[in-house]
Amino acid sequence: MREFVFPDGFLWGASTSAHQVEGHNVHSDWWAWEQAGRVKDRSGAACDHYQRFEDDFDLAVSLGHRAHRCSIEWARLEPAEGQWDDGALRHYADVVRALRRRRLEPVITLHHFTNPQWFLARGGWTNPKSIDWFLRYVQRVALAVGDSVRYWVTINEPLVYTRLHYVQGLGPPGARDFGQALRVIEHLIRGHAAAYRALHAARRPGSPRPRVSIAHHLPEFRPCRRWSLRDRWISRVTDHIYNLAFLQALTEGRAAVPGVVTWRIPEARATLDYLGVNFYGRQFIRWAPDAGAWPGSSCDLGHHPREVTERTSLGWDVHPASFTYVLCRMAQMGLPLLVTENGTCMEDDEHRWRYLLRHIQAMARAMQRGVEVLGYCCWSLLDNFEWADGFGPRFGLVEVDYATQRRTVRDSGRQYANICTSNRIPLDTSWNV
Ligand code: IFM
Repeated sequence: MREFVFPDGFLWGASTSAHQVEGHNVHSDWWAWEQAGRVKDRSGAACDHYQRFEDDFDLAVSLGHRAHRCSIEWARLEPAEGQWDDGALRHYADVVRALRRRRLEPVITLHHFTNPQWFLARGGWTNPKSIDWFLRYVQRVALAVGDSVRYWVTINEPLVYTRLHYVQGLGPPGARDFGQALRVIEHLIRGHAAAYRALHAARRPGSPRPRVSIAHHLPEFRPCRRWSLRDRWISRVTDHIYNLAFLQALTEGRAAVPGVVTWRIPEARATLDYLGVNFYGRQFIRWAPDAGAWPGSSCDLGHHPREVTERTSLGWDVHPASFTYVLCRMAQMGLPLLVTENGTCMEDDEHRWRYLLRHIQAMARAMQRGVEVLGYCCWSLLDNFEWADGFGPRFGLVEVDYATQRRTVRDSGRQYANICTSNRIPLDTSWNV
């Protein structure tokens, strides 16, 4: 049997984000959005992970994990402007200590879709002051846990955040305004750069150099109708805005979407120490000038009976070869990659395992071609609150019964544990291990 052996110290693990698992995140803009009835479910107690994190980390260890990605909730630390909750800061220091005690390498996200309510009331990321506000928060975190954290993610999926909250209006503030979206992108770039410098500046002598990145959602974009020049053009433009421009700004300090916008942000130059890759599948794009503020829109996958052979229960395309492609493409930036998210909410757990195995094989193929990947964090350790889709989709290696908070390890979680502990994977097309 052909197999691939991963490098020693490869960071196998899983990811979560604060609002999706912790529960009662009452000072965040998403909490207010839910209370206003803007989504079908309210996050409520979610997985009660704020209280149960020690047990959940024990579960991760029992599944062979060596790393864990989670986020710190700004709205808990600064519930009102300029007022800091030391208890919440101590809580996250405990979280990081709990990870270290269990030899789980912490990968800490500073912004994962949620903001304090006061921040949004002051214009959120459309306000140029957002950069200073974010920086103040990051400096506090760096002081509290900086010595114990090596891997940082400043901002999770900046372009998904912008699209959902400022183009599609599916999260707070519910805007549908391309102009605002472009301002948000610029401020997220500047916010990342400020956080990057703060995290490096906070390093004390003797502690390891921090490695700082964003977690970038990187679909492979394809034209809906291959014969249509307009579809091909808009799919290239979307790829540029969505996948490349932000990265261009963080590497070269300048980014241009020809005919749309140019950002010149010299302080953002060279502010990535690695690249966090979130991968789920392909997205098909068609020319649709009437689709609203975003130039072009995601096409209904139903238009692709021939190209799309598999979908998740959310209707997302499943195409592991695109993962190899994306990793090889991103490796050309010359930075090591860390898979910060990959996973699925297939209702049938056997399909979840099939998805995970084929994607890990796809990652191994990229590594065989010389791509440096530091680790793989599956989305997600636990079933959790999937934003506008509520508690329906279940992404967990571990099932959560929300009524009792009982955790049950799925078979896919155990199969994934075999890979984590053996540090190798069969490369045969058969998906059973
Ligand atoms: O749940 C989300 C996460 O918050 C960001 N990346 C994609 C996941 C699945 O949709």
